[in-house]
Amino acid sequence: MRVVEAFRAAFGASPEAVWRAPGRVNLIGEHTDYNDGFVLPFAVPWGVTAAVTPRADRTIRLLSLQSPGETLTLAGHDEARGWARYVVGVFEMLGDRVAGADVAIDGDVPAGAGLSSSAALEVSVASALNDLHDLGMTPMELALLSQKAENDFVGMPCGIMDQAASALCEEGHALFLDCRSLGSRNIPLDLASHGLSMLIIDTQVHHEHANGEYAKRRAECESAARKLGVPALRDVTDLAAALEQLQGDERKRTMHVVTENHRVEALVGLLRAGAVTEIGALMNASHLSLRDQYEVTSPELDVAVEAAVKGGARGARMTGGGFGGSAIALVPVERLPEVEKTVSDAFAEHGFQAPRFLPATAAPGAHRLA
Ligand code: GAF
Repeated sequence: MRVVEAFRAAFGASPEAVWRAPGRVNLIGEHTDYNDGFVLPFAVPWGVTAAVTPRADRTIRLLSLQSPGETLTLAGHDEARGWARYVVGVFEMLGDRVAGADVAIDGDVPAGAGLSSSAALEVSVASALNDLHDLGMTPMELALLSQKAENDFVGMPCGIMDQAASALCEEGHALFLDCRSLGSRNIPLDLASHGLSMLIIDTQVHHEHANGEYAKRRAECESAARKLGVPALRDVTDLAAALEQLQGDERKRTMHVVTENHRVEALVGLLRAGAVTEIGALMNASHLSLRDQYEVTSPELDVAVEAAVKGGARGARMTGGGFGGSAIALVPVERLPEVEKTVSDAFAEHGFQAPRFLPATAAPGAHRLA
């Protein structure tokens, strides 16, 4: 493994443990996690591998194969910059339970595709430290700790979905997660036997304002919930009555979150009934709601979804936070070339940068490699 070779070259010995944690796509349930709602992500075959050996002192020595030639030696957590903050944030949240460590990182999540490389990085390091220090944390506890690192150390107010997917997913399954109770169930996702494939369409665009807009949506939802007198938008039971009490953007955000939660439950119902070919309509409805009510799509995502359906996809939607990143399309295998061509042609017509296509299969969550 090349991460082990890099570790040895930099630190002069083999790592004591090597852990791998994946990125994710979300099948449905977007911007519902921080509203205490439902999500249905699955892990992708790309992720982050962390080779780790604990140290007796509090120093963190850190290298990444994606930043060649640079080995960081951090005497204090405040010294971390850029990608290193996701790693050091995990140490910060573990506090006195760990000291320092030597860490080598190797990641193959396509950069900027919105497939949650940051959660993969946090969860790989957290899993390795949990293992090496015998902390006895469960996968969900590791996900929560990783989320806290991202919220409080990195400063991104994300929900629990990405870290939970990275820590808990199982191969061949999507993870149905209740983001309030944190109860979860692995739902079999058998696309191949239905002649279907889940195609990731990476728009290769990431808009700068994404983080600011994410925080704004979150604040709008919290404000709407306060006006409605409920703990979170998850608790809205009478949508019509709720919409009467709200105006403008808060009304639209509420409409999305409440209907999206229903769509997650409906899609899970279809999967459990073996009706995977029928889930496309819910994916399409989710995208329209994210476009028109939640306003987090981008021209590239809208064109990708529309062209994918035109080319023969049974359904398509943006996945993840939005404002660029990737869409997913449920495509009969024999229609894959046609869908890719239709999307590529539409991008060219609009003068967009060419998209990248990646086949998504449901991969395992965090696990030890060595
Ligand atoms: C990002 C966040 F990190 C998740 O927590 C989630 O809110 C998602 O956007 C939108 O569903 O990936």
